[in-house]
Amino acid sequence: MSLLKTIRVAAFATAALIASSSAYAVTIGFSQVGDEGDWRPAFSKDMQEEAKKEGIDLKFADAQGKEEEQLKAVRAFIAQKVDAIIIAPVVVTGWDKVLEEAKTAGIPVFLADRDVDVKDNSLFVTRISADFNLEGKLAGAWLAQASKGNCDVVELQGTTGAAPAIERKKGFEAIISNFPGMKIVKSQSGDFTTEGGKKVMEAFIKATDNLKGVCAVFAHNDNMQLGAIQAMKEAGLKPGKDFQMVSVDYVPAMKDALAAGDANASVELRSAIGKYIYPVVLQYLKDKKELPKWIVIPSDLHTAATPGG
Ligand code: GYE
Repeated sequence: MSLLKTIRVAAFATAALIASSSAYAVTIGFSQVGDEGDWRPAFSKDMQEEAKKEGIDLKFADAQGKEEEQLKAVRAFIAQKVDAIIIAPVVVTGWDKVLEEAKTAGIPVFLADRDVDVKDNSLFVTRISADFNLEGKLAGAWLAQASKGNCDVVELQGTTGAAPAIERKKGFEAIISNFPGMKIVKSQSGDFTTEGGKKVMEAFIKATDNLKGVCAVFAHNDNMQLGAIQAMKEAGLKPGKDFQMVSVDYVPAMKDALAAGDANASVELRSAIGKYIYPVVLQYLKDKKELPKWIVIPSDLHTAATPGG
């Protein structure tokens, strides 16, 4: 290679290097719950696509539903000296220590979607998520109206200890407690999965002589409800017709179930929330201005007659 050519190649390589190292102004570590259900992968995809649009170098870690994995991922992000960490926590407990480590390292932490239960709220900057308690209330209010305040409900709970399972239950109960004719007669965790929902519903069907006296199924997410619908159909029951079926997420498969009349209502949980989350993180990295501890993303309820989303 001639000297000139060598210089040209070297100059080109350097320019490429500079371009690639300056392509990302910000590096963010995102610790995601896993890929249970249909909502979660849609949320992950959105976070990755929006990061690209914003020019963020996103380090994505899937915890496969295990909190230990999340703690490891967050510690790895701290060691890599990322600019910020976003966590969608599997469960609310067990966060104090690792968040203190992030604070000591000077790395701001943001919560997306699920919540944590920590002694000191200054351990995270803010949480950007829907109001799970309100979602439970919307489901309860819809059912109170649909059943005219008379309804024995079976409940499929989300992952034990997860914020949406705790809050959706509380919100739902707060509403139905106003109606003497409404009560939860059976309640168990289906872990937010279709298989979990199906298994729990099979057990409920056995234990209640084919859901005798039951008027509705409240599931903390659509995937469990879709599993319950399968189990009910296999037992010769008619979900959506003889039983009011209400759940949360409003994923595409639930839209189909609503249109087919197998389900009756679902509270929409938006999955395209990267566009709410990243601007907050990027602005904070610029000005370090204190933020409210919770930035709420709106929720609404849909039926076959009132689709949307
Ligand atoms: O409803 C469920 C998912 O954390 C609010 O997690 C989220 C829930 C969502 O598994 O489908």
